[in-house]
Amino acid sequence: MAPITELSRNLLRTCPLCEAVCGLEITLDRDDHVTSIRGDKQDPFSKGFICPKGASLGHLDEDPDRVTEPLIRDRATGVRRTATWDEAFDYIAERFPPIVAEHGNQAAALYLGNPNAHTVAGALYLPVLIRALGTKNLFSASTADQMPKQVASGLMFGDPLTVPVPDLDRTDYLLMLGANPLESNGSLCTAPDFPGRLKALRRRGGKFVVVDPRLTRTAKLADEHLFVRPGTDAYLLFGIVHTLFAEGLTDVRVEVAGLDEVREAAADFTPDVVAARTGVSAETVVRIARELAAAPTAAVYARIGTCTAEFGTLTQWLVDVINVLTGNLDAPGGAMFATAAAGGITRTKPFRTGRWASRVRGLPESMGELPVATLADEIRTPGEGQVRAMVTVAGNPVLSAPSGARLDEAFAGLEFMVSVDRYVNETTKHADVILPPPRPLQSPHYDFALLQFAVRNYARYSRPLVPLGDRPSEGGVLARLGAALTGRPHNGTGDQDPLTMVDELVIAGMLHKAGIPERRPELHGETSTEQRLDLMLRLGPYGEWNGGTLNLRVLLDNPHGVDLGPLRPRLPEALRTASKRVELAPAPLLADVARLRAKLAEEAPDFVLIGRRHLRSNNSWMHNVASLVSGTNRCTLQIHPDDVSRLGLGDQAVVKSAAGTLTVPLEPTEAIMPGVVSLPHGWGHDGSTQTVAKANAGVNANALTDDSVVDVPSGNAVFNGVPVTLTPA
Ligand SMILES: Nc1nc2c(c(=O)[nH]1)N[C@H]1C(S)=C(S)[C@@H](COP(=O)(O)OP(=O)(O)OC[C@H]3O[C@@H](n4cnc5c(=O)[nH]c(N)nc54)[C@H](O)[C@@H]3O)O[C@H]1N2
Ligand SMILES: Nc1nc2c(c(=O)[nH]1)N[C@H]1C(S)=C(S)[C@@H](COP(=O)(O)OP(=O)(O)OC[C@H]3O[C@@H](n4cnc5c(=O)[nH]c(N)nc54)[C@H](O)[C@@H]3O)O[C@H]1N2
Ligand code: SF4
Ligand SMILES: [Mo]
Repeated sequence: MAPITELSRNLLRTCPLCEAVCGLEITLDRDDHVTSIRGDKQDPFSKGFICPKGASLGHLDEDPDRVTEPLIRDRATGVRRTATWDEAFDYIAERFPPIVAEHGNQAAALYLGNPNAHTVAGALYLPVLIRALGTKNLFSASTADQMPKQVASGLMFGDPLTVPVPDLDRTDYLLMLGANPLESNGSLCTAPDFPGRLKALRRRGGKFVVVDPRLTRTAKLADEHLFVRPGTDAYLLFGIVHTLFAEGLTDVRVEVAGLDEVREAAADFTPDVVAARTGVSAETVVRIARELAAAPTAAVYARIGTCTAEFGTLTQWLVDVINVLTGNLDAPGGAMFATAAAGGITRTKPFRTGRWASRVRGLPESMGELPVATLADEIRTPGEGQVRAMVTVAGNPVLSAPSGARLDEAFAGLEFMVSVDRYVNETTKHADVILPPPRPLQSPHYDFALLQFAVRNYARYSRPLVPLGDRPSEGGVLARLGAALTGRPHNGTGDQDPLTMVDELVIAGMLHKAGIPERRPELHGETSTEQRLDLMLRLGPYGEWNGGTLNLRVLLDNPHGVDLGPLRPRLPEALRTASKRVELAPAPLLADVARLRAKLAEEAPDFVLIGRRHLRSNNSWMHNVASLVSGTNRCTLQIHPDDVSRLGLGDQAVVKSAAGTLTVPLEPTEAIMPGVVSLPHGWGHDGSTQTVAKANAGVNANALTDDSVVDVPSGNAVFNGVPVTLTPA
């Protein structure tokens, strides 16, 4: 612990940078600048764990290149000037509503980026903004990420937020595919100190197996690593399902529908058939199936490497089919559902996809969203319903969506664009108006989204550590933006402040739904945002109005966080399927098996591209912190040395795909399979005003990924297994 003097003070908050939700202890000087950051040892969940990104939150917090005031860009000259908040919202209110008035609601599109999953503003104020705009052109990073898992879970369990996570701290056997938590710190599996939890698994005598085309740091920690051909995990998992049935190893312990259909679907995916495609031998497939069945408890977990692939949804489905068949779904040590303190399931009707389709390509809606892989089409294709105006919130799709260059051009042709973002970057450079969020330390923090996927039930709330001054909170920005975009009063104060109005409306709606009579009860909290959280906690599964004790006061009194115990079984209560059983063989997924089968007959490409992550990076937006980008260049193409010599490559290579061409520096390594190359995404900083990032620009991996290819059931982008050719530079 740092010495505390009267010139500094130590404060607590949750790290907002990745899904691990670590508790931080932050020292601020008298002028509210961060002087040091440590892990919070008293946080019952993260217990003092911290990574290099969390430790550099202070640099992000006050990055000298960040946007601090609204920016308006002159369309004629391209020059940006600062503006007051009133001026910026007036500017939007004059230009955006007329476009919608003339061309209809569909002329407006929204793109929501990843940090929205980490902010209070994203959780509480985006839903209102989305509803206000009334457009079907809603896009987000979800369809460049986890939509396959949500579609599979939605179809199997009835709700796309009912996603099982491996019970990391109790399992005896973990089979992990396409995830690298030693770099990413975990995803759709909220687990601070994921590495420590994996080591503990091995220490207690458990087994840990990693399936990845690369020998990653996570794979090195495992008992066993299996190289797999990119994009073929669904075959591998089908081989395991086939074996479980063939050898009579199934032990189903939850109520299911569709068991026979799954057995039938798996019949022709014999270990020999799948071995030829995946590169994992038939004996290994059989052995892994037997080990999963024999382990006292076991969990299969698969993440981004398998989601952003051609058969993403089938793979995610088969993960939980195996969890069910081995008796491990909803059982301690298996794959379980968290019980979050706030923001749990509200759905009453079973989930389905395709309630509407995208205009140009007819791609199905999932969770109210259309695939980001077709955003450029919707902007560029003329006709009724063409997107002419765009709002982005916390996203950089030019670097993060497939065929990024097409989106770059598409954004340039918009009639109007607004971005809520802390930087001028490759996407927001196109915006007419940029509205900055406050410093992270000026924002409250509660993990509405990530605690739904935690490996232990837990809650923690952090108040803003630094006062806002006279600028709006990010929630306030979104509430005022929603008003300005839809031609409602946006400069009100007091009762007429759009933020207060939104909150009071939501609070009234929640009270009504909960059957709480007319008079609005007193709620804890200094702001209407805090009062909404208080109400959610009170009505939640541990809430004081629901037989428990939890409310905001309890969280304020426990600033290190509150442990709510190990995961506990939630079936059948958590199910929202029509049958009130786990649907093992949903029709849309069985239908997609035909596509998987057809692919078996096709020849595999010589070279395929995959992605990767590095501990000191985070998608596209942490490359402006010198301490995180120093050292060797990380935007390199990993390639097996045998491939380098076979193709006669030098230090660089020209990589060509159906979508584009890049020249990239090579990083020969035996840690990657022959025939596979890996390039990280989030680089290619050309349009940015971030000085450090520009000096370490790298290339945009998504110049190579192809937006015309998607995972069919979810419409998700395909980043892994992209066919490429390589030639000397
Ligand atoms: N090839 C390839 N492409 C990929 C992936 C891959 O593995 N390979 N991964 C995909 C995945 S998993 C994801 S999640 C997406 C991410 O896709 P995006 O979310 O589009 O991209 P990010 O780089 O995360 O951009 C985040 C933006 O939010 C801004 N920001 C940061 N904090 C805040 C805040 O508090 N408020 C606001 N308003 N803005 C903020 C940053 O400045 C940045 O502009 O990329 C996807 N793209
Ligand atoms: N340091 C850091 N942390 C992050 C992020 C970051 O950019 N940097 N991003 C955050 C975000 S938005 C997300 S979604 C999470 C993602 O978290 P993870 O899912 O853990 O993501 P990665 O670290 O990219 O690991 C994916 C692994 O999949 C492998 N892979 C690629 N293709 C295939 C395939 O076809 N099959 C199999 N079996 N494996 C394959 C890759 O080699 C890679 O090792 O990380 C989050 N945390
Ligand atoms: S692991 Fe994630 S949450 Fe924890 S300190 Fe690092 S970036 Fe923050
Ligand atoms: Mo992500």
